Amino acid sequence: PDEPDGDAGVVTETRAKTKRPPLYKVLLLNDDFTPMEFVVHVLERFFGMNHAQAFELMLQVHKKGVAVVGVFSFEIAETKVGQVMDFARRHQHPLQCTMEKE
Ligand code: TYC
Repeated sequence: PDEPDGDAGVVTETRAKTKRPPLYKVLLLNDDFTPMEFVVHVLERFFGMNHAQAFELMLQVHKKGVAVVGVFSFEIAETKVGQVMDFARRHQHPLQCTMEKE
């Protein structure tokens, strides 16, 4: 009570660290050979876009070279990339899809 107190009045707040899992961007890359309609179909099928959204994003990739098609947890991003790459390969298109930590 009456002792000298070097910490008098000092309040140290602690906060439990709630670490959110990292998120990953799924990127679609342009190429000269994959048909536009195929890319639109991929975006509708694997990323739940409607036709207008898919067409707009496909055009963005076509013009700029790359675009983010979605942001997901590691596991979901990995699954999407695998689905797109597998679907493209099965149709013999060189379409490339990758992921990168946000
Ligand atoms: N550049 C392609 C073409 O002209 C179309 C395309 C768009 C390909 C997006 C890939 O991720 C892509 N047929």
